[in-house]
Order: sequence, then C-alpha cells, then structure tokens
Amino acid sequence: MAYNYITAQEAAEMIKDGDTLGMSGFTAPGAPKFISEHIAAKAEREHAEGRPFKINIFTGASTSDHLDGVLARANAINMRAPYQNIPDLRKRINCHDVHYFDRHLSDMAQETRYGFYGKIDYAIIEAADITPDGEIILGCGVGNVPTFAHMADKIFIELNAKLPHTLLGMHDVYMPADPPYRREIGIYKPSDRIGSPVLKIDPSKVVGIVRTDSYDCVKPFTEPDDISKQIGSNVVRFLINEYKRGGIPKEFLPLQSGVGNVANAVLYDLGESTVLPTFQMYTEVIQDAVLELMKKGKCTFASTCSMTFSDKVEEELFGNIDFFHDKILMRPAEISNNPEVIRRLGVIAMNTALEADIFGGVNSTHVLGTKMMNGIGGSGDFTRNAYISIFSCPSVTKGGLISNIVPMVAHADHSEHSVDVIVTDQGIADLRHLDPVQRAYEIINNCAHPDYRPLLLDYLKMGKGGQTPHSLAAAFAFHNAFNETGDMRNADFGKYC
Ligand code: 0RQ
Repeated sequence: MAYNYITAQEAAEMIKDGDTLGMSGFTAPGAPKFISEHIAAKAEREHAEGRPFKINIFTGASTSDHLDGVLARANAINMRAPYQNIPDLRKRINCHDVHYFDRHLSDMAQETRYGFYGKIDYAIIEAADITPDGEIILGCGVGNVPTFAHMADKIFIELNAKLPHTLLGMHDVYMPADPPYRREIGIYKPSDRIGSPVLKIDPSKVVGIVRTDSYDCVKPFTEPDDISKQIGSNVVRFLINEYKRGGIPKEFLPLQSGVGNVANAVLYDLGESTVLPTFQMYTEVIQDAVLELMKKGKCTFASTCSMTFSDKVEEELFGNIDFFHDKILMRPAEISNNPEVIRRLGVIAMNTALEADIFGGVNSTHVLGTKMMNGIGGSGDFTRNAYISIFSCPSVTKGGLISNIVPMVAHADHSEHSVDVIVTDQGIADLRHLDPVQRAYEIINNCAHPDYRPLLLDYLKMGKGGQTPHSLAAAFAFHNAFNETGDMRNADFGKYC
C-alpha cells in the first residue's frame, strides 16, 4: 500500500477554519507534533490578514507544547476536549477564548461515535511504522485514535523516525460495538489481549504521510520533595496494612496510578516494600518509575493507554525493547479506562486531589472553585469503579496559605460515595464504613494540617444537624478568606452566623 509523502506545511494548508481534528496519543506520547506547528503558523498568518481561523481539537488526553501550546498561543483553538495541561491553553480556557468541555476519558470515544460532538474532518495519527498493507503501528500513546480514524473524512500520518518498528505487538487496538450491540469487554487479567496489534484504517482516507523525527518531549522526572515522599510512604503504609489484614487478596490487585511526583513516589516506595508481593498495573499512564519496577521484577505487567516516559527513559526502553515488549500493552482510552474492566479486575485507584472536604468530597479540577487546572482526566473512570479508591494531596499548599482540606470543596468532581481513602503528608483517613460526622473527625484529625485543625473543628460544630451537617452560609469561608486576604487561616466563621 503506497501512501503519498507530503510536508507538514502542505498538510496544514489543507485544514480550514472550523475544521474538527481528532489527534492520536494520550499525554505527550503518541500525539502528533509537526503538522500542529504549521497549523499554528497558518492561523497566525490568517489572523494577521484579518481572517478568522480556529479549529476544534479532540485528543485522548493532554498533549505537548508542540500541539496544545503552539495552537493556544496562536489563538487557533475554538473547541477542545477532553484533558489538557499546558499553561498557555489553560489561560485561553479560563478566559473562554477556547470552549473547553471536560469529559471522563473513557466516555470521549463512544460519545464521538454517537455523534454528540459533530463530524471529524481530519484524524492526525502518529505512527512508528506502516505495514505493507497500509496498517499503522502506533507510537507510545493510543488515546482515542481508533475512533478518530474511523470517523474522520481524511487522515494524515506523522511517521516518526524516532519510534522503532519493534513497537509492533505492544498495542491492543479494539473498538467496542455501540449499543444495543455491545458485548462484554473480554479482559479478565491485565495482560489479556482483545484486539489487533495494528490500527487498521481505510487507505482511501489517507491524504499523505509527513516524516517527523522527535522524542515525545515528556518533562524529565524530578526527585520527589519531602512532602511527596511523605505522602507516598503514607499511601504505601495504608496498602501494607490493608494487605496484612486481608483486605486485599494475597495475589494483590492491579494498580492504577495518576501522573506526577506523588504517583512516582508511591511507586518507588512500593518497589522497596518487602511485605507486598509483585504486582501488575491496569492504568492509563505509566511513568518512569514503572520501568524501574519492571527491571527489579516488582511490577510484572502494565496495561496502559500510554508510556509517559521522559525522553531519556524512552530511549532506554527503545534500546532494550526485547525485555519490556511482553510486559507492557497499550490500549485505547475507552479500554484502559473501561468501567466494566476496572470493576471486574478490582483495580486499586490512586489519584491526586487539588482539595478534599471534611466529608470526603474531592475537587480535582477547579482552583478555588472557578479556574480550570487540567481536567478530570481518567480519575473519575477509576475512582467510581475501583476496589479501593485513594486520593492524595499535600495538607497545605502555597506555604500554608491554602489548606487542601476544606469545609466544602468549591467544585465537586468525586463525591463521598466514591472516595474511600484520603492521604496527605499528615496521615491517612480511611472513610469506609464511617458516617459523615465520623468521616469529618477522621479527615480533620489525620489529614488536615495542624494550623487548620481547630478551624475545621469549629466549622463542624457550627452545623445545625442532618446527615451531613454543613453550614451552607459558612461552607466557603476558607475560599472567601483566601480571595479576600490571601490566607485561608483568616477564615472568620463569625461573619456567617
Ligand atoms: O500551583 O503550579 O503555581 O505551583 O496547583 O499542584 O501540587 O503540583 O499538583 O501536579 O500533582 O497536580 C489534581 C492538578 C494535581 C492533577 C492535579 C496548586 C499548586 C500548584 C499544581 P503552581 P501540584 P500536581 C491520571 C489521572 C486530575 C486528573 C487525574 C490532575 C498547582 O493530579 O490534573 O487525576 N488531576 N488524572 O500550588 C489552589 C488548591 C491547590 C492549588 C494545589 N487547593 N487551591 N491551588 N494547588 N492545590 C492522568 C490522566 O488522566 C491523563
């Protein structure tokens, strides 16, 4: 199957104002990197000449500065979904230059197929290689690309010379049938394969191949700070206690872990544990720490949507791919984050909160209740369906001016019905089997920073009864105090009596 080679600029010139693009990948890995740069340049030219130019961008999750960053700076994005994490895009979202809607990552593909978001004009797909039959060996992230390729009128392929063809066999590409014809997703252990190692596309849709040559540009991992290490060791302490008392089966259960320093710190600590057995992961991203755990034999298998490795670790993986080849399987987001599979496998979910409230509600997305940080990502998919759902965060942020344990979260992403355990640098609150008031004491006494404990206890006493004794007038006293004085410690409940 012979596709045409074209330049990134030629591809960008074909894209018109108002087009909708579906991008491959999940986090930076697997996301296209070159055509987007030229679309941004085109947008700047069009704007300079007084013509409108904005496109709609659908992805698997966050991407990199080569995609979301350049397009946001060029003010070239009209609509964007789902997860993102680039500061320039965040600014555009928070002033509504970009219309961002934040979906659970497992929902995005099927809702695109259901037609909720209109048609897809172009899919841009990063490839490690193309088979003689015109099928695609994907890169280091899958995301929603099977659906975007299926739905799109036309396809561009970015063939990345940095990606080895030996990635063949590390993907499991599967698209479920839609209701009323959907069947069970036949994954009974993380390593079960259900799909194809390649992405099959309609060759007649392919407009051209653009040659590229770039690593995935994931920020290098930094050593966890003392607070992250403390949180990590508290999470592992919880898991060890739970395992010893028989709350987790002796074979252990697959782990999901979010992104960032705390997630890495947890995994490093798990690797050190002599009590916990070897384990597998059923997760959406694996970071640098997982490769280390595989080398040590502690993590024996990871099902994921992307390998979010720093460039150095990505190079190490490619250089030693025979060792890792049958230990990692990358799947589409609707499978890596599939509620049915997460529930069946008994995944232990570990995610990060911006803030949690004393009754167990969690805000993962909105800074001080209004400004979008990144998005819900896969945290909802895993939290709602997990065997045990753990959220962690530092007890305070901004040098203590903000308490991450508050009377009521200023935006609710995960409710107390789904959150089982909260962990901070201060300690562990196990909320299972506790009523709301018992939960409040558990969270305040074990997780809140000592500076904030008396204030939180005062708030609890203000409640006028009911199952969940909030004082609605004073529920946002912490947030109001921060907005008015720059310090949540100035919360004055008297004002609200
Ligand atoms: O601000 O950037 O000015 O320093 O928020 O906080 O502590 O660096 O947190 O990078 O671990 O991200 C929830 C955003 C945490 C992330 C969130 C300020 C703080 C700092 C960032 P600065 P940290 P992290 C897997 C699963 C949702 C998606 C998810 C996330 C900045 O984990 O996006 O879980 N989760 N997906 O100072 C005001 C507070 C604050 C606060 C922190 N309470 N109020 N500001 N900050 N707490 C991945 C995928 O789905 C792909």
